[in-house]
Amino acid sequence: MNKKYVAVALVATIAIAVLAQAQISAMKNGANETENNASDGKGFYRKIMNQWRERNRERLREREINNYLNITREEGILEYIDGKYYVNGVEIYFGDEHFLNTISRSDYDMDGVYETVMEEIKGLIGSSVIINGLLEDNILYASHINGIWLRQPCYNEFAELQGVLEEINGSYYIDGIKLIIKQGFSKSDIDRDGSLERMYEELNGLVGKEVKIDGWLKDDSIIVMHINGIWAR
Ligand SMILES: [Ca+2]
Ligand SMILES: [Ca+2]
Repeated sequence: MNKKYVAVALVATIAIAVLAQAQISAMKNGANETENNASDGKGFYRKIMNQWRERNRERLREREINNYLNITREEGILEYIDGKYYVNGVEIYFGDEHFLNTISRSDYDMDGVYETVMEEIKGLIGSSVIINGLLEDNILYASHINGIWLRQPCYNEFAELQGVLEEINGSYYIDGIKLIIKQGFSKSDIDRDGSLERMYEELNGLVGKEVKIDGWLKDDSIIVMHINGIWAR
């Protein structure tokens, strides 16, 4: 299969995340403003305006999310033919082998057990499903199964890299491949210096050293999942 990346999907999903964050921030700001202004004469007017804005944002957010689930949908019986999945003759791409062998985050086949993603999908063969995602060259890259989130709807290749970690202008590279790392604090002491730091500080502690990472290749970058065997998301 050709390497392809559906950037639009990522943008759409990020847009939802940004919108959700904006909504939370707006609500926090709104709450603060309301508190600050409750004692002066303008307080009442601002409170009404804030409530109106919040309701508007909420409606906008609802519309975005509803639309997202309706971008592309294929509804029908899930079939498995020669190692590929189909609904109404349209090939469904649920992810690569690595992803299909990870433990599922949701119980898609509703048998009460979180199995591998592959087992969950196999549990749905022959039943009626609704698959959402992005259609590219007659392949539907699934984002949702029956309205339940699966993954970013794109073709990703899982890769392992080993080499000396370099830092150039605040970005990190191994063999010229840029590392896409999570923002904020690391959950683990990746550089083994005895403290939990921000992810970039953990990486600074490893610059110049040989490291082993794995993650999802995306053009000439890699979305880092593990560093030296430690979960880094
Ligand atoms: Ca299950
Ligand atoms: Ca550390």
